[in-house]
Amino acid sequence: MLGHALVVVSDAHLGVTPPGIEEALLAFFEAVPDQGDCLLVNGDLFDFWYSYRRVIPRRGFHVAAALARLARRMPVLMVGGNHDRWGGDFWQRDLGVRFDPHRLSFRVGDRQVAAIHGDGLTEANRRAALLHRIINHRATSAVYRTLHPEIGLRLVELLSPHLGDHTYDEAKLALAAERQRQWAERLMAREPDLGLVVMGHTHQSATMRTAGGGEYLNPGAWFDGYRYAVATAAGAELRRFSPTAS
Ligand SMILES: [Mn+2]
Repeated sequence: MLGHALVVVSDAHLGVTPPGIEEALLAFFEAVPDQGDCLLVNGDLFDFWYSYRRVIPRRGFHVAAALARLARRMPVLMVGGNHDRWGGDFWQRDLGVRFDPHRLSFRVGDRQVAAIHGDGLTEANRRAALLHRIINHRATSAVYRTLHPEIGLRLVELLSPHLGDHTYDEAKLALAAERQRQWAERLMAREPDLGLVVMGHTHQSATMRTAGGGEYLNPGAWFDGYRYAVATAAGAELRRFSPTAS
């Protein structure tokens, strides 16, 4: 068991969001021990992250250092998103952060928790599904690794605006959130010992209790008003961080 109060944050997309988003996140990481006793970063912390064998992307330095500091005080877990799945062994070996590119399973209080970012599960269009397959293919990562990091990271900066799942269409966003909630419900039906399924990716904050007593949680996107959530035995609570008040 990790603890009793799981703090969840997701989808900060650092690197393409304004610098204030990262500054607020650093302040939030300092405040996490007042909010709970374990932290889950549920994917797309960075708009792009790639763990090279000998090079650390400079843009992520401050956030990585803050997570390493926090991981000495409490369990810190991280799930890869479609933007930062290539974590390798960096998070675990160098920072003491438990990382999985796809899914983590753990216990908080008396509940079994599954943490999954949520890309590639319910994408409505074929282009997004195809992109998901290409980006996650082992060959893509192997070829990318051979590029010099200055070139590789610049290439992603240039391509990223064209690869993203950026939509501002309210109806599409609501549909994506609904599809994800239904997917989580099916997962809980398949794995009845699950008490909580935490997801991200849609950037739509939501909590829901199932008939079977399980709970689904999406904290929403950090970049969208510093959203996060705290999950305890009493249930998950959606919150927003005030950097100035801390
Ligand atoms: Mn995502």
